[in-house]
Amino acid sequence: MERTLVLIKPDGIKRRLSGEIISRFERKGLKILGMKMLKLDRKRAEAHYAVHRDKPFYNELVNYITSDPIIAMVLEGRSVISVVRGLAGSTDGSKAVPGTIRGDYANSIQMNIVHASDSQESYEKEVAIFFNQDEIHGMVYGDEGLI
Ligand code: 3AN
Repeated sequence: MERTLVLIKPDGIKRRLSGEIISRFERKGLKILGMKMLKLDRKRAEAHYAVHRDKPFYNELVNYITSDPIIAMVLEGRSVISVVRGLAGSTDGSKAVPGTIRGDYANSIQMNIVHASDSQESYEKEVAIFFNQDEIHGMVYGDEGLI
């Protein structure tokens, strides 16, 4: 069973979309194994976005993600990394397909509501930035019809 790291970014929280976003993941049949609200410090934000260090939007991106609290989640499910990327939609909200989170709620590239790991390697790096092992709960869920 695969896991992924999802963030609801400051714009998602300020627009009161957190419940809507979490509901989409739950209704898809994904399991929430960990969830917390936190204000990211600069050091952890830079670690999270390290692959974008040389991009022109890097500073702005780090400023934005550290500007206000975010919600971090660990989700589990079959092929969950690609499933959540599909639910999130394309990076640029103006191009994201309606029906996806960004397609329905974002029209910006930077303020695009959610972050989701793009690979197993990214997940492993990202989950260590946000969660201790004892904050990820392998609890028993009813799986009827969902797997
Ligand atoms: P995704 O979040 O879809 O994986 P990435 O990894 O290419 O997209 O980019 C990480 C984040 O950087 C995006 N979620 C977005 O907030 C920001 N970003 C990406 N491209 C741009 C851009 N051209 N201008 C400003 N911000 C950007």
